[in-house]
Amino acid sequence: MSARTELARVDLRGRTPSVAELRSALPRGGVDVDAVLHQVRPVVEAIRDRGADAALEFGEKFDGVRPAQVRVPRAELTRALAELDPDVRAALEVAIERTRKVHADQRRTDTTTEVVPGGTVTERWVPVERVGLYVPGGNAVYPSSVVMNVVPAQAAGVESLVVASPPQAAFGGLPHPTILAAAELLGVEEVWAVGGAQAVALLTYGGIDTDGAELAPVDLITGPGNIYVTAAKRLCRGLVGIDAEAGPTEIAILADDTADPVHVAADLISQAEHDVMAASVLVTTSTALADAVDAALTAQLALTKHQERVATALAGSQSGVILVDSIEDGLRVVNAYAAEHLEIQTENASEVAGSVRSAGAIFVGPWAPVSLGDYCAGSNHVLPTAGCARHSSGLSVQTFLRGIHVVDYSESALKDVARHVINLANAEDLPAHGEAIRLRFESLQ
Ligand code: HSO
Ligand code: ZN
Repeated sequence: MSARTELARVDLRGRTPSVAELRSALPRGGVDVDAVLHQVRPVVEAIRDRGADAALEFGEKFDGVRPAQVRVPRAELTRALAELDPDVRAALEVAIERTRKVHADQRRTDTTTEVVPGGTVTERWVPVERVGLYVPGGNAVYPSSVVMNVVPAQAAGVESLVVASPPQAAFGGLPHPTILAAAELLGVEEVWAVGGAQAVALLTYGGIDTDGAELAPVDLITGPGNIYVTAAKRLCRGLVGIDAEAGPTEIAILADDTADPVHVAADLISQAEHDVMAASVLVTTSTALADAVDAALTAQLALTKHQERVATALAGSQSGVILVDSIEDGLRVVNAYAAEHLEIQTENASEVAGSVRSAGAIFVGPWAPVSLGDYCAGSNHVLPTAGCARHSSGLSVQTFLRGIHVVDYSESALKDVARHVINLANAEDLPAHGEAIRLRFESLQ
């Protein structure tokens, strides 16, 4: 591929668009999940009605292989780890150690507030009981995603974890061996060979395996997946908890003329490598940098392995360069965009990063590329996409906890506030609410 690569440009210089105008001016991808709901619904219903049998049939149909059973035998996990390349094992161990270190610090402690003497409210953090972690097996196989899902769940104290990943014809109907090895390294004993929409449905409804063992339903499903996985999550949400609907990967880089164009181009390519729909966006004050990045993209693209995929992603309407007058304007742009990953490659990068309000994760300065965060920074790589960073966070220990309010009032503490409760109940025309208080203190009549 010798054609020159040029990211499409959006020139915002000399303009101060509103947030709404910004949102429509910025390149943004997205997939139409609603469009596949009609295909996914019968799959979910078949699993609901026929459980594991249907899941195994869908394995044959969609993954080209029918596993002997859903649950991967323990011996296969041990074997996968024993046969894992030692360099990959060492790298996974570093990733696990660093991710555990960060997530251990996220644990929450219960807080008790004494509202009045004799009246307390405690917020008690309780881990979700059983969690299903979905690990895709399509374009790329991501053992790192096993780490990023399992570590926070374990740090939260989740007792029962199951990893689900598609059966692979090349491995006799087992999930990819590196995924099995990662599960074994993390101490996850339960792995199911089921992928796509059927995995989400089976995790939701449970079933009986071919050997008669129970495939118990889970309370929460986390992990990324393709459009069918996302559609199934949308259909099952409510019956089961869902972390988020993950869209294609995004990287935005806010850069000035101090940034190294070779690094900027490499980072844009790194995330474009995921998917033809991936978004690579540069926001810069410098046309010289934008030109140099185009040149570096052309040079690097010629050498990169997944050239077609990257080129398609960079040429897509979801990728581009936004030219701005100042870093302040650039901050307005990146805040409106709310990227999954945001790199700050400017002078005083930490200070600039401090002014970012919306991003899944922020990577500060020249030595913190997104690839570091994908594997070994200690941060989590399951992050909100498609602008959802405006209202949501990435995966963390918090994802796997529920805060339960424990209300404990003494007789006198209730008596002191009784008339207010009764008055509010009457104001809402819910007198029985008030009665529940009044009856306890007949003297109030
Ligand atoms: N960048 C992806 C995560 C990933 N990268 C996995 C490599 N492997 C979404 O954050
Ligand atoms: Zn990545």
